[in-house]
Amino acid sequence: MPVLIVATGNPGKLKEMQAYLTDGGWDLRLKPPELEVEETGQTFAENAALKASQVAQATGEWAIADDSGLEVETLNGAPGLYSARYGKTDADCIQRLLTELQGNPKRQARFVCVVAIARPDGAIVLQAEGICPGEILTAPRGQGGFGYDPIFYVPQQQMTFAEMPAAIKHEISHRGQAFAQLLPQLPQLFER
Ligand code: ITT
Repeated sequence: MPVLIVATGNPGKLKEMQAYLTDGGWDLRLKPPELEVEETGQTFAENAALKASQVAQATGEWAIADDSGLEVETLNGAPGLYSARYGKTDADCIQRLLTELQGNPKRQARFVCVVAIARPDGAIVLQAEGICPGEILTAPRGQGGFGYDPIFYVPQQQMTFAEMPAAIKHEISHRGQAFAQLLPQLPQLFER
């Protein structure tokens, strides 16, 4: 069974990635915690590729990475690529964003996710992007998920990501859409 390393250090993301990758016919392993990749790319795609490629080369195994973030329209796409670095903790990030948007009625936003898979030699063999539109609330709601989930409201579901059952977020989120494109292509990859 081929080994696939999940190249993330974010526990919330790891849990979601593992849920997409169970029962796939590969031996799913965690990234060694000391192995950290500097995110120097200018796009989600570049950073996802960097993470997958470097972890694959360092471990000599297949690797899968996710680069994602929240883009707020009225902030010209911020925090975007810097979503993880917007504050020290998830609560700090949420507070900073709420402060930036205080009194602003324009709340449109979207989550973006790019997932990349690298071969053991580091070559990127698959990449997929998912986007989930929503709105930023004025106060957090819900206990589930991670990151910005408590302030990201999805009008179609009338819930924040943090209020949704995990199975619904799994289905409709930016990550869910990227994995929906990627998963059907995985078995062929390992046959090569
Ligand atoms: P790795 O690079 O180790 O995977 P990271 O947290 O640094 O972990 P990113 O650079 O891709 O990952 O940053 C993504 C950030 O965007 C993440 O830390 C969250 O703050 C936010 N984010 C992404 N997907 C999210 C989701 O489904 N729900 C809430 N916040 C999310």
